[in-house]
Amino acid sequence: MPVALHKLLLFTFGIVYLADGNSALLSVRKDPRCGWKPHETKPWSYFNLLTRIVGGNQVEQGSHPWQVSLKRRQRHFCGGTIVSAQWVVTAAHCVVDRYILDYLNVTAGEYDLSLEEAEEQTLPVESIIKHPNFNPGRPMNYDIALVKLKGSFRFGPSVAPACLPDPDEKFDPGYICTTCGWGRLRENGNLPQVLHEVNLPILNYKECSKILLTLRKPIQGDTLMCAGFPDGGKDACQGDSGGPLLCRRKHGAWTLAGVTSWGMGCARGWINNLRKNYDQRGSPGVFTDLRKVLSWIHGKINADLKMKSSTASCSSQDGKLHGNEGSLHFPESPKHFYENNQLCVWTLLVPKGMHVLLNFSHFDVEPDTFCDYDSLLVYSKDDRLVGKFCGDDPPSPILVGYNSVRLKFVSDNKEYGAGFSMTYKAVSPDALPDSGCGSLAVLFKAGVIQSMHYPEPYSNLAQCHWIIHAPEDHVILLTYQSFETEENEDCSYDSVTVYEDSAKEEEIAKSCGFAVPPPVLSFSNVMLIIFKSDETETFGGFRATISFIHMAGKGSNEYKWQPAFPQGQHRRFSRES
Ligand code: 4AZ
Repeated sequence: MPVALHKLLLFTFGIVYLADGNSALLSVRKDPRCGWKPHETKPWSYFNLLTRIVGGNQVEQGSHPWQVSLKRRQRHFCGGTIVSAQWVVTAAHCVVDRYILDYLNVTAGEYDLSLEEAEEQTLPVESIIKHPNFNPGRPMNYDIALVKLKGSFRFGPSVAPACLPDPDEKFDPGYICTTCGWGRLRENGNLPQVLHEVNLPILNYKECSKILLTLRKPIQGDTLMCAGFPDGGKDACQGDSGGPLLCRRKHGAWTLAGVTSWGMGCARGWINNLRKNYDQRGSPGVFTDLRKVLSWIHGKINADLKMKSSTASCSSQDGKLHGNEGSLHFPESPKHFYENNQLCVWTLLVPKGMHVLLNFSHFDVEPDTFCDYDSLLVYSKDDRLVGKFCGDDPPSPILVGYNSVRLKFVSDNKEYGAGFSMTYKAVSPDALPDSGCGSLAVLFKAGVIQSMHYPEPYSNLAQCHWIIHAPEDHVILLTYQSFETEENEDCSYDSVTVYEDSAKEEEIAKSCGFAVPPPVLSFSNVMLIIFKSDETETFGGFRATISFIHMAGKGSNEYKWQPAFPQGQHRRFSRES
């Protein structure tokens, strides 16, 4: 697929969207007060190493003013780190429960969980942003989330933010950093009342990935970092998750280098892992490497600052847009952010008989696999849904084979984005039959489709998509007129694939090679056709006609399907004589 590896092309209910975890790097205003403990003015020294979670020690009150306790009602369950008066960084796995906002409280200035300290402040939560690439299966990539508080913490001697790393700031392997929390004091051991900390050296990435491989958790270009001693003895443990791994930068400020994520047991050594039963093996502490998610954090916190100045809102009323071309920006400026609980509708109307081409230049709508939270929905003829979009990347252009398109934008009561900008223009209905190659073509009429440049050789790395909608009570017949594509046993190089539905769930036929494939018939009035080519060898491609066949009610025996093609690659259609 001609997109970077971290981008995922998804089709969902007639949807094409690209999900991309990285937002633009914007700088959150730097807080010069970050990273300082109340009585600490000296720069980092080896003396700090003598202080000795599991194998650590109880801290002095106020010595980690950035540490918070995430509480389910009154009970501590995870740690977190203050990075600004309104924002706390924690682990995504701590906040996966969709109903967590109903009970989550965040306490800062906490030291002894059984007492109420003088500076202790507990706030409810306004919203939680989990990293969209978070994968809960170990090795648990992108285990990071931002918690926005309802209200702000008042900073003082026992409540203060940690620094975020600078974009070019690196803590090298061997550097001794500190993790802290109210987690167990040994594996399956007791939970302490007071905050503990332990110093751990950062491991190099190769070493980290080798150790995790002994646990059958391969990592590759991931967001993980490891810290610990090969013989074990010191570690974070259950209940420390979400809390910080802090490294002291050159000039002394404590900087959030990682977020506590997981480990195999607690404080177990790992040097003889391969000689041990799987259950007995150990691992270093595994943390989410802040450097890898820094741009996402800055993007989200900045987005929030910008949103405060946003005036964008809309009702469900239809904003009608007429003419041969135009543009639509929602909200009005890409510097603003849409609000929660929006329902907006626009109808784009081009002159009768013309088709509409939509081109998105900017797109930022809360990502979700099924776009279930916020989304832009595109409807056309007979109010048929032709696409549902969300994510961080603009959808590819969409050519709608009708003269009107209705756009509906919905947002839920959580998270938000910068919306979208698009242009639309009227295009002639004799749009080229290869229109599916420069855009997603959504067609409502019978006609012809073909690969790009047909009958000249098609391009390498082609991705052409046509979604065909027939009127109700009709099925769609795809009849190839000519066919010339790279031959391969399982058609994994170049191919034309026909799907039953626009979600790509049911494949009806996949063809490649030089023989004209048999016609393909849809089950319903929708058909998705995808032509793709790999990076080598190109041929003349294909040309096919699309026709609609009326199904004369249920039980009709006007048409019959033959059984599936022996290799399961083609379903033939024949007319009973
Ligand atoms: C946890 O479940 C957890 N030994 C955190 C860290 C480690 C293990 C478990 C690392 O919160």
